[in-house]
Amino acid sequence: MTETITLSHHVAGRAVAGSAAFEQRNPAVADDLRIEGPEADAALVAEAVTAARAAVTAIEAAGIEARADALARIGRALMADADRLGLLIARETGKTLGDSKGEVMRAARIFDFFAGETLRNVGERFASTRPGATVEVEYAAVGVVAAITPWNFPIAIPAWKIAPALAFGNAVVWKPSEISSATGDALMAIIAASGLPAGSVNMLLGAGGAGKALSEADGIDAISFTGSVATGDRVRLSARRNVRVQLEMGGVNGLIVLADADLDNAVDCAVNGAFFAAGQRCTATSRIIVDNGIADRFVEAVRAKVATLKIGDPRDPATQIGPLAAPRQKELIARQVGDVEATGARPLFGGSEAAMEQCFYAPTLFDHVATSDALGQEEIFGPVAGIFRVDGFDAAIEALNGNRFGLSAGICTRSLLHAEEFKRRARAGMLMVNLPTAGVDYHAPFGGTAASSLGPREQGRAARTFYTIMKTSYQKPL
Ligand code: UN1
Repeated sequence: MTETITLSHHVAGRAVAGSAAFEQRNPAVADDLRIEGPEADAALVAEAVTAARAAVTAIEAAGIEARADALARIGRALMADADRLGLLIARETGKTLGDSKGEVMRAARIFDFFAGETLRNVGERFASTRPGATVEVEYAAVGVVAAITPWNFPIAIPAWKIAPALAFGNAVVWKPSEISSATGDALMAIIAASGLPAGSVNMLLGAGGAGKALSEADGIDAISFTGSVATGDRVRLSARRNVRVQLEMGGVNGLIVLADADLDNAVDCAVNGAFFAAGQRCTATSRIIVDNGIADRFVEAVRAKVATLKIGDPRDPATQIGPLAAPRQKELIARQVGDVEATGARPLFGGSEAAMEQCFYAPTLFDHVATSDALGQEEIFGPVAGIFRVDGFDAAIEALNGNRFGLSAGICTRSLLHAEEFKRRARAGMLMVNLPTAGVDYHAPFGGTAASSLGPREQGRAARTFYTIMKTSYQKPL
């Protein structure tokens, strides 16, 4: 029996229904779950922006303690509900149950972290060059913030935008991906029960059209977006209207494996980074750059490890790799892999044979890939990676920096010198030594460089930069 969930927008604390415009099904299991929801248009976006604008005033009036309490309450509710929400994420997006629950707990900790930050919005005061006068710097709310979030971290990414936005006194108009709207709705229910003023967070549903209407709306002070390069390039245009823009987009992240690496750990890093979450992380490893001194042994060990991975229903706790999130993602990956094979490249495993039932796509690894190949340049948001064979550290760094992105990069080595040199020379915002390129902490800054990101960092204390206006006041007592 298929369960059907019909979703509504949430504006000013009220549910706003509309005719069904999109559908998402459990990507792993036929006849389990069907989710449908409406698409926001420009008029509804305007209503949500008006509600958010009113909420900014109410949030300020309620004070920082009420805000800190509300964020802490959201954190506790998420933690208490991790099993139920984790199962919903697994059924809606195909993320494995362990990862899904872990993500809910991560979202809980993010709200908890920013509950504290609400009370730690510390400014500065110094003496002025003008005798008797002082200079103060404070961090004030920006106002109405739009958040546009993807399906691959359907609760953690919304949390790391919504929590700091609220902590620093902003109100939010949020559009989750249509692939993960039921998870969005569950988060909204928890936010609605937190005691924040109505309209502090408004959720608009829909696909690209709703996102476009939101990013083009009047009255928005800032937009934080995580998603594809193509959509990010459209959201970027809002900066022309002096809207503050923060973009987190793709990466073709490289992991270097030097000849002195611990082989087992390097294999674990590569397999985790390339194939876990079915490769659907913007920090996933797409390029495995291996020194020829270890390449043959390494490739064999990766093949052996991947053969042991359990691909299956994400609800089964033993499953390590679930499906892609939706049929369109599977079609896209199959097409991209077909294009790679059309150039004559042959996979070590996977490839065009990898498309399985439902939205499953098996891990795929190409060997002897060059930086100029498509696999060296373009992101494939699925369980697909290439082996780039190089001679020595310098060649590895050159390959690593050989594309336009710069989100995450890793190295496996026992050499302190090479680890230090890697951190200095790698062009990426996130640097991993003997760890996978994906998987980050919630209390440390997150973001990339070059074509991967625009604007200040997300997460941790660094998040304040985007969500506040720095105000510098001079005063002279008379
Ligand atoms: C992680 O690697 O733990 O969409 C986080 C993404 C990133 C988040 C990655 N914005 O995959």
